[in-house]
Amino acid sequence: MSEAFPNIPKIPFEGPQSKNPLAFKHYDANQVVAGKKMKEHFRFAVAYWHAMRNSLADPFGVGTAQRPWDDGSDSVDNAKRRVWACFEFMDKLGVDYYCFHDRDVAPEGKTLAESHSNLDAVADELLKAQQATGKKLLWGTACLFAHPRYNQGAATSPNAHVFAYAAAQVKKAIEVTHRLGGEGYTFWGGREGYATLWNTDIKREVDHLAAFLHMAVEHKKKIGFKGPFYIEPKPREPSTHQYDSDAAACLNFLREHGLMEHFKLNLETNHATLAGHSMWHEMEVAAAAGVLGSVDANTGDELIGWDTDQFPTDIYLTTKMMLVLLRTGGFTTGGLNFDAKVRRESFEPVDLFHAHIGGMDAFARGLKIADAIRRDGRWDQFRSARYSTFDSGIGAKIEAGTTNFEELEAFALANGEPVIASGRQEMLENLINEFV
Ligand code: XUL
Ligand code: CO
Repeated sequence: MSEAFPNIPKIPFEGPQSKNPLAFKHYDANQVVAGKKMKEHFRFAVAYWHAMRNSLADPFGVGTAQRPWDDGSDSVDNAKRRVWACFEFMDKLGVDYYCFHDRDVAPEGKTLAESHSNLDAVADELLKAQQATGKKLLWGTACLFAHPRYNQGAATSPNAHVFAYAAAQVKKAIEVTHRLGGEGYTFWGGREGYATLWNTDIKREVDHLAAFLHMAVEHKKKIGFKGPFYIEPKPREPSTHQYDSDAAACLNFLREHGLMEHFKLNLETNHATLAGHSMWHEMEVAAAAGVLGSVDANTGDELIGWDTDQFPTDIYLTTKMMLVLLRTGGFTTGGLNFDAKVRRESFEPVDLFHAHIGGMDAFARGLKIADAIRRDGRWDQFRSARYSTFDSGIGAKIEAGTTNFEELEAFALANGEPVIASGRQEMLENLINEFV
């Protein structure tokens, strides 16, 4: 196959002074920051569905994307050509990982058996491309939301036949992910929720979802797939309400149904803001529960109320994200997957490069800033000092669980009004601005 991006060289690191739009200003893959190479901190991934399959259509207009390597057909041959375009893209960009849905990489057939065999054929090609380039699969997933059969859900469909069909699709997608050496597998339930409560039995639907995931865990063990399962929270869109609405809702669901040990979370920035949270909040909630698994790195428009999946360029955002990742030791199997699309106006192939370069540079800056904040130490010290009354005396007893209401009442009666310290929000914001 001829090159998909013939006029674009491998993207070099040229440093902050460079004016070259096709160069990294901050992302230097092998530069060591906080004890690890940048590429090991981030484990960047290209999202196949956006980079290779998004036509850039929106609810008001058809697609605009120019993708000369793609003949627009649903043939397996076209799907195989796309594989090589994607791997050339990753190679020129210097990204080591990709993520896919089954139906992004291979066309849905007329029957399930045909869909399975299409997927197998393209998986052979993916394996060849992985072997030729050393690129790896961060995670795979199944598209359980595009086909009309899933219009009322997949694992939460009111129809048991649809549930079975979805199970068959997920079974196959896990097997293919395993064959490709995928490091994880994601469940995003776009239609696992409801459009209206007039027709919905929440209890039955959520129980069905749990049963589905238990069977997935059982199958993963059966085939020896060792990577983690991730749940990706999102509050709505396309459904009115999605059961995995945010990190806390996922944690509650996983605990209630005995699934906690088998799942981590794959958090996405735009989903966090749609849920009325910051990504920082979602990451802290997941980290506190020990399930911060992977990240779909994007951002949303503050003024548009839907999932715009834009590339992350906000240095404050990436700084906060990297602060959490540095504190928790960073990714093991997960990484930063650019679940983001170029704008409809940015229709040329080179725009895919600009977008990813910008995201990678934004995270590189975030990492360097977060590392500087941590090395400076004032921020960390302030946060720990704020809780110092729990380090000894009655506070230490509270944390150790060795006191009770009687003793606390006696303490309060004997010690008068508590003397509390200022929260110093503005001082801390100023402190962070010394580094950004
Ligand atoms: C949709 C979304 C998905 C998941 C994978 O909003 O984020 O692409 O990441 O199914
Ligand atoms: Co996502």
